[in-house]
Amino acid sequence: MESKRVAAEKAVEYIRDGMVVGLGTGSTTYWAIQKLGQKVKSGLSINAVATSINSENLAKELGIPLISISKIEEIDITIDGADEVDDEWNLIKGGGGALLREKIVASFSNELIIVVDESKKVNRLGKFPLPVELVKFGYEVTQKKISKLGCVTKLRIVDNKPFITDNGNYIVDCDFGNIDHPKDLHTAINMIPGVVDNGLFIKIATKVIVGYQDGSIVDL
Ligand code: ABF
Repeated sequence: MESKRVAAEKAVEYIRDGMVVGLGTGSTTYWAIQKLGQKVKSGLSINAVATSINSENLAKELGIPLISISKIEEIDITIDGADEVDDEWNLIKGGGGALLREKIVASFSNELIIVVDESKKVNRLGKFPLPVELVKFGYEVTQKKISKLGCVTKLRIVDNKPFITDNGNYIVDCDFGNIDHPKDLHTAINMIPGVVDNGLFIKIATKVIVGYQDGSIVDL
C-alpha cells in the first residue's frame, strides 16, 4: 500500500487551483483521490471528471466537485493507474474494468500521469492478460475472432456471472504471452466488429511515477 500511496500523492502535487482533473480508477488512484479530497477541504478549487462509477462515488464522498465530461473541451491533468507499464510507457489497463472511460478521459487530457507501484514496471507487456471490452451482442463470435489473433481468451466472471462494465458491456481477458508489437496488436483487436476497445494504451502517458515499498519514488 505504501508504494501505491507515495506514487499517488506525488502526482497530486502537480494539481493547481482552477484545473479540470481526470480521476482514474483502481487501488493506486484511490490514494490520489483521497489526497485531492484533503486538499479540496483546505481550499483547492478543481473540477473532476471520473473514469468510473466507483471513482465518482469516492469523489462525491470526499466533497470533490465533479463535472460531466459533456461539459468540457479538455482536461488539464488525469491521474490514473495501470496494470503494466513497459519501457516505452505503453500500458496495459483495464484490470479494474474501467478501460473505456479511462481511455476516453485520457484522450481529453493534456497530461496523463500514471501512478504505479514497482510491481507494474515490465520490460515487455503481456504477463497481465489484456482486457478487451466487447458488446454482448454476438460476443461468443467476437471472442473467437480475438483468440485467432493468438491468445487464450476468458470472459471475465465476477460473483459467478459475467462482469458488466459501467457502459453495459462484457470484458474478455486475453492472454497473448509477450506482446512484442503493442501498437499493431491494439489496431488489430479494435478492427474486430463487436470490440469496443482494449486495454492497450499506446504512448499517451506524459509522466509515470513509480512508488517503492521503502517510500521512495521515481518520477519519470
Ligand atoms: C486502473 O488502474 C485500471 O486500468 C488498472 O487495471 C488499475 C490498476 O489497478 P491498481 O491501481 O489497483 O493496481 O486504471
